Amino acid sequence: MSYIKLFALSILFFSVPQVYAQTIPNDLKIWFNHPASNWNEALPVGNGRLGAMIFGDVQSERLQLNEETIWSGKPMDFINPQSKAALPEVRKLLFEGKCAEAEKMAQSKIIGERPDWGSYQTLGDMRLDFEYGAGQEVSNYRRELNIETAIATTVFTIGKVTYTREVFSSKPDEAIIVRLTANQPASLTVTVNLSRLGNKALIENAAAAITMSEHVNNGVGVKLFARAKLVNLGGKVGFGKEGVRIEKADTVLIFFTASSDYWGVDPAALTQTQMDDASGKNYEALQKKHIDDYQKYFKRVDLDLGTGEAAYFPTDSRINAIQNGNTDPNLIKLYYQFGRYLLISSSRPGDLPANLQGIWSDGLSAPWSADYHININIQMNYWLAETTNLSELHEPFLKFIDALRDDGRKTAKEMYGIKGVVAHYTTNPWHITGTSGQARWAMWPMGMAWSCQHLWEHYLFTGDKKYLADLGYPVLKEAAEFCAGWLTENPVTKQLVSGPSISPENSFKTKDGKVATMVMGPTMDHMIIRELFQNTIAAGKVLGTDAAFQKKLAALLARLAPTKIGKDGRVMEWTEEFEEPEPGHRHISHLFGLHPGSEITQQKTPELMAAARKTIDFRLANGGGHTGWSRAWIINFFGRLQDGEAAYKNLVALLQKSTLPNLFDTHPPFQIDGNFGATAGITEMLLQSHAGEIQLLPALPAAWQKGFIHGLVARGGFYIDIDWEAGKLTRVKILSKLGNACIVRYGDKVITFKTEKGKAYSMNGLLQ
Ligand code: FUC
Repeated sequence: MSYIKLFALSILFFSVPQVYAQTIPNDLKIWFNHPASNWNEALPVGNGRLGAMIFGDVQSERLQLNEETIWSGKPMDFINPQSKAALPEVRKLLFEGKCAEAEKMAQSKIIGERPDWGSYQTLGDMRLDFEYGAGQEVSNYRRELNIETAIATTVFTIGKVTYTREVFSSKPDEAIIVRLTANQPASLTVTVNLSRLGNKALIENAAAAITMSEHVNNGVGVKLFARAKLVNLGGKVGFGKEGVRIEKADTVLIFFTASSDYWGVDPAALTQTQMDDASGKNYEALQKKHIDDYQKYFKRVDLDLGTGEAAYFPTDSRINAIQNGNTDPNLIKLYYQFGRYLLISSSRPGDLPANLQGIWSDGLSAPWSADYHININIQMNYWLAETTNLSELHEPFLKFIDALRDDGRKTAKEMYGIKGVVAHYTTNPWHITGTSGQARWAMWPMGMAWSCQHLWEHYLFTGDKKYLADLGYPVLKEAAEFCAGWLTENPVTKQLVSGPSISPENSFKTKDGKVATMVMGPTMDHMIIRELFQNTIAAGKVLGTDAAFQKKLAALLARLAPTKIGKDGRVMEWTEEFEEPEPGHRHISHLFGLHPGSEITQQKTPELMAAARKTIDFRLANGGGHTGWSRAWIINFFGRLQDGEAAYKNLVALLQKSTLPNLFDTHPPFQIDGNFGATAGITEMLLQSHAGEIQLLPALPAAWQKGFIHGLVARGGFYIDIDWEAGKLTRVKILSKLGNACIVRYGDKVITFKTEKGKAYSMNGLLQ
């Protein structure tokens, strides 16, 4: 490190400024001493569906608003009518090694015409324009998001008046609530208005109320309706075309409700009911209900990794310091819990799943439409759900997978002439399952099969047989039916392979030096299908149903092309060893079996474990991990490889290279999967349960000498507290919710015991 950097760090970390030194730093706050100069510095609140990014400007506050169903587009079909007939021809060309011809044919005869299938859109903006006495200085500015209460607060002083703004998005009251206060009476003069990009929304201002409505995208999309209501204590209210103006009030409350017709409801009527309910209540009662509701989820997990003086500094300075080589265990705790905060705030039962940006997105056309990319991204959003004790919040994704079935069944039949359900690399709230675009990323029919892993895992964590019978198994079965019909025999090896398909979104060089992507049998497809078949068999057995189908799947499994190790010792990504034009590619699909799958473990497959290590090292040596989500996946890989130092190094790299000032993950631009993936990765470092046993502290880095994590969940229904000191386990408590037998590993020590439902166990034998 250069002397300049060292000097800067020593100023930052060894002279704690007086203003902060008096207060004990709250380590669950993201905070700044300046307003947001752009969206990446604004602070997110959300109740699962209704969200806001808060900028905190003194003069003109902006709340950029979102509602999860504000999508342009509509359900649509883009199946290529030639697909079914072309399938055997494309396969034949690929088996003959004619990759370029096959790709060309697939592009014109299998892939559909790309329609405009819509995008997630901003709901609009709420502006609060304030009037203060002239010529007075602003001092003591601070804005923060308290992720322990899910409340954003902005405080500053002008002259002698201290102003406070509080904002939260309440699930129980289905409203965003803003409270403006000042410590002197009659100090609040503010004009509030709503607006929407495109200037097509109908906005009507009345006394203390604003409504906004639009049929988005010129009628191709949802109909939205939003309402704001202002309630003032003291002062007087007026309105005009600029909005609603409140003059010289003591306190102002703003209630905001919004909805669309996506779920078949009348949004004007619904938002009116929500408004009447919320605005009739007392602020303190609303806030308490919000905090209780939020903390019901949030408080289930507590992490401590130690603290340092960096905790006294604003979040953006701490990110800068990490970029300059400082260590900040407390920031990692904040980042970890922020991942849980974001899931609680963007994925509640009954909602749509969290999209590529959770629910927070500006503009009318988001990057990748903020869609549900099912070739890793949305799955990554939910990796943390079960392990970090947020199982109920997995539900929106599980129900969404189920809701894909109607379209997926039609696509399987019409595109490929196969029974069962299929989905390709992406989907959206219109439940598209066909594929269109460039074959090099679109020719991948495994999105449904991968998503099904979540259905089985939810059962493993909860033991909920009713859920398995009603929702999980029927989907697993139909996805397995598709894969059973999709697999085809390689004429040379006689093994079953998947194809035409790609290894998401990677390419290779053919023998004649051309860049190609399509093959018969990318490794990832087989890893996904193997787990899908195994999980479907296991689920059928739990439910005591479909024995003949289980037999059929078992027979197919025996013939499925196995995972192979190449001459250089790496896991092979394709059936042949090809030269790779982009050896540091962001997708590391052929390690699906290491994570999130469980084909590759130290106990079962030590050779593959060693090959996985080489695979990941090679990717990193060639510039891998350059998107936030890719880096987050790598943390999970190293967790599974039980290499705490490498996992930690990549976690630090994520904070250094792919984290925005407000702690949002960046692709770039902002993409939320890396936030969720990193929280999942840190969890994998501390607890694993995918290999048939619970492993404590499998990848603890030297940087975390002392700490604890309480409230994690392991497969089999175990709720676990772990404490450690000097890098060694000092306490463990396992609560058995389901009464399953338990195998616990710490290092080389393994304890096996029976458990009783509801009883807690402390395994002192592991500590000696
Ligand atoms: C995948 C990735 C891209 C991006 C997109 C949303 O296809 O390859 O990097 O994250 O999803």
